[in-house]
Amino acid sequence: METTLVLLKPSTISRGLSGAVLDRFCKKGLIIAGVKMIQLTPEILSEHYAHLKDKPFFPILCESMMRTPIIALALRGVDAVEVVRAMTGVTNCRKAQPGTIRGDFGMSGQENIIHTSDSVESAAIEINRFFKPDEIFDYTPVTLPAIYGQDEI
Ligand code: FUP
Repeated sequence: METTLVLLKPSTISRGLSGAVLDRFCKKGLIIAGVKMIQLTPEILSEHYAHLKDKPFFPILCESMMRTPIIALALRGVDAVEVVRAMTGVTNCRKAQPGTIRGDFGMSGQENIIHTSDSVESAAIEINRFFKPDEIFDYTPVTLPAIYGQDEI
């Protein structure tokens, strides 16, 4: 199984959408391996959004990401990175497919509800960035045989 990182952004928390977004992941069959509320800082954002540091929107992106604490989730499942990414939708909520989280909950490119890891490699780095090892739990929910066939796990 893979574990991937999701951040519920400040706008999601402010709009009272945290429960609705988490509900989608739980109903899909993803296992919560970690959950944590964090106040982001310029330092962690410079690391997390290093690929965007030279973009003109970087300062307002950081300001938006620090407006309230965020909720970090580590979600586990077979092919969890790909599954969660598909559930997220494309970056701009106005272009995201209906049925995706961004497509259903947002109208903005910046205030786009959640961050989700884009590869298995970045998921490992990002989980390590936001969680300590003892904050990630390895357990088997009793529902597992109802979520996967025997030969899938
Ligand atoms: P994504 O992987 O879909 O979260 O997108 P990126 O890593 O490319 O972008 C990270 C964040 O930068 C987005 F979630 C929102 C913000 N952004 C903008 O505000 N404007 C842009 O044109 C592109 C990204």
